[in-house]
Amino acid sequence: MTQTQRVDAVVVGAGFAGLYMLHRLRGLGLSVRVLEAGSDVGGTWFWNRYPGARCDVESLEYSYQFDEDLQQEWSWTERYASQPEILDYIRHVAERFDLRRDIRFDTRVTAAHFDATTVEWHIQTDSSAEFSTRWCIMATGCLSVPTWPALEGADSFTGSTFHTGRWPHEGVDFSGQRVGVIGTGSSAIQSIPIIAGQARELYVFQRTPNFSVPARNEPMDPELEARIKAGYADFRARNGQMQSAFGVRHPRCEGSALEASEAERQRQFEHHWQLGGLLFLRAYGDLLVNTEANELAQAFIRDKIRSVVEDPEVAEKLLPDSVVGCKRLCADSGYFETFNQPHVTLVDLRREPIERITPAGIRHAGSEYELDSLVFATGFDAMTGALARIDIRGRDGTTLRERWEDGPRTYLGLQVAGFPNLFTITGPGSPSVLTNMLYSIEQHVDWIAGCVADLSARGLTTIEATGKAEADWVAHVNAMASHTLFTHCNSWYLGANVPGKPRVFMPYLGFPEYVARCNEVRARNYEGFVLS
Ligand code: NA7
Repeated sequence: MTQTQRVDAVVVGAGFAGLYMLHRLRGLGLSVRVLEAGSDVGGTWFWNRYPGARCDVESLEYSYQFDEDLQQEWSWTERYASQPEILDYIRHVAERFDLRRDIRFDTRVTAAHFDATTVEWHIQTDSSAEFSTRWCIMATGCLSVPTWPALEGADSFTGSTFHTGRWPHEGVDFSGQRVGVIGTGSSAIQSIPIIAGQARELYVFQRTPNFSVPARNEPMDPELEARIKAGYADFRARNGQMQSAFGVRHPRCEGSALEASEAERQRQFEHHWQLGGLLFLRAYGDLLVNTEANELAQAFIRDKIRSVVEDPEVAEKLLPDSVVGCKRLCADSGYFETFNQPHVTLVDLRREPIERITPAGIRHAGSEYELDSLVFATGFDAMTGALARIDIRGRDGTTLRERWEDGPRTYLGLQVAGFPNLFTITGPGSPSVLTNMLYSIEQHVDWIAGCVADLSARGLTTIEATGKAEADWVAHVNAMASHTLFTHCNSWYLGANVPGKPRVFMPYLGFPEYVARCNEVRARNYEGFVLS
């Protein structure tokens, strides 16, 4: 029997965003229910348990800053935290702030309908539980809906099939197996060296070669940790200001790659190559805005790949020929070296795509690859996927899916016109995936909590973005992207990895400017929103 519970706020998702939102709303004295499809907290870090899963932002930065005691008491063991350690941290936070009692697990939200008469959202789930609420906050994550390519015969494979974004919790042992991996994005690049360490034969099916820089992960340096913790709040504040593209400890060098001499440039690239991972892109200020500068960085990485991969033919196939950083740069631990192992085969799909999946494996270009296991490392319906899968209906009954038919439209990535009191944490149109997610999440949650508190204090019940503010913001997001090279490849930032998805650059470029804008909007009595 269906029971409808009334709460002040429903938060969808119990990852980093949902947990902090719950904590803040509770602090305002609201009754809150968090609805989570998984069986525990963690979001992205609950689902992505593939071997080698690791964050590409340093652990001392990829953590909450809202509580000084929390950030002081937690110790990370490595420079870049592994998925199990991040999940432990999230569980620790859930315990420490006693969050689980307001979370309903194994509950997927299927619909959220706004009722203009009662000024409430009606939330339906895949269980018998239904909720009515004033505030509906989507903390559904940017990379939470895995994509499975439509390959002929996909269901016919008789071996085991996995997706990196939905990895079995008990783990997988590929020992002695013939394994195929489809995809060469971050998930593949992290997992391939480890799968290769177990498998008898490994076949990597590569459609687009990717740029990857060694992560240079290492055990946590206790001196560095102590130094940062001695002034953690200042460190975080400085970092927030530095986030022009990614939130990292090392500031971007502002000079142009084109102005340096060849020798200087090599030194600078090499220095950033040694820093590792995403930090490579901090070598020069113009790498993501100037094609020629970018080409110099591309050439540097291609030479590195050639120097690692022993078979020149394999090396050539692994050389990316696109804009570096346009797709998210990968950070690896021994990825290119893996192709020097005799049992690892690179299958190049550039000329011919996979013909079909067969009961025994994969057929490609007239060859049949017999496999025991097939790993899809094929990515996500990013940024809009999770929202589009919920039947969200606003003031006039229009669905969010319809509103976003030509691409997502939001005001500040926080709200959609026609959907009052519905907030999207790190929604499209906000900096989100181009920053340290934790900074963006905390900034959004704080803004939303502040907004709810302001409205309650003034006896107001609704906030709704105006169509004009939304249109102006969408134009501004596009204008920011158009000055960069981010639109020059088929990335998930653009929705280009999902057939039929409109090609729109979804994240907002410029974190400090964005934060200033959000603060200004609040200071100007929620400019661009209608309050009632
Ligand atoms: P990505 O980065 O979207 O990578 C997906 C990979 O799967 C990519 O190499 C795709 O090739 C490949 N792919 C997708 N469909 C196919 C088909 N049909 N045939 C062959 N290859 C295919 O996802 P990840 O999970 O690796 O990483 C996502 C983010 O998570 C990452 O950016 C980090 O922020 C963390 P394509 O390039 O489209 O040709």
